[in-house]
Amino acid sequence: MGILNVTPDSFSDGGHFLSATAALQHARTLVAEGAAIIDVGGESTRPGATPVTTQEELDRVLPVIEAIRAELPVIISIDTSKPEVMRAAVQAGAGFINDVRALRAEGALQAVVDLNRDQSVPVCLMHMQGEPHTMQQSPHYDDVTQHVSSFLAQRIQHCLAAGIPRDRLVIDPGFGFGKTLTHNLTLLAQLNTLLSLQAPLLVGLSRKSMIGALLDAQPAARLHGSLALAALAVLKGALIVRAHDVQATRDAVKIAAAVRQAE
Ligand code: 9MG
Repeated sequence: MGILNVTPDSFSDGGHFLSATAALQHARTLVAEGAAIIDVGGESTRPGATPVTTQEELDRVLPVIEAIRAELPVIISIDTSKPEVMRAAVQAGAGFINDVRALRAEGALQAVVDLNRDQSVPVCLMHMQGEPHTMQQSPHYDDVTQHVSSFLAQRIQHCLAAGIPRDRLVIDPGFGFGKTLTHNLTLLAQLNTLLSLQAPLLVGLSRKSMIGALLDAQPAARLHGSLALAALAVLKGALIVRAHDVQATRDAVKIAAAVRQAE
């Protein structure tokens, strides 16, 4: 899953992909490098990020989704928690919903139920403690893996009870979302325990602050750390890897997947 941020405050792309033309060009690169999914996001979820209005988010993502849809044979994911954005993005051509709030926003669960009535629109349910602007202030868990696992199990149950078929659900522990370095490392070391939830596992580790903390590296210098984490996550059972550097990540996860298959 290649990352396409269409936000002016994105920590990793410096806000370069704000025009639909520039975004489309970056999408072409991601697809040429081997992305099967492109995750289009119009609101930054990095720690401390300022929320945007629904209209602003729509204005950022819709032209990009339409342009990608018209040209590239790739699954378009919409990275949003807002039901209005989910509905409009799917109408414009998105085929996957990536929700860092796991459909907890008002109306989001119903939107995904409705969107899955006549078509298949899988949704990624991610764990996050708190909200982006405060989540890194003092994250606390008694047992982080147990907490994340039971949160995701509950969200799966809510989705099933609302009528979303099980095969539309993808789960994600939410690395860096209300978690310390120790929480992130523990979650990664125990990632395979989430496989018992019987949903495909998505991970986002690319250029995250845990790499900065371990290597004392700025986002632009976190490629090698990102590749190491992506490979480890695949070895522990991750099926989808959300990444900025698609070509390098694909190579790394291909190797890890081959080792996992040999296990
Ligand atoms: C939008 N976004 C930023 N980081 C992410 C992560 O780790 N997982 C998912 N699903 N989305 C993310």
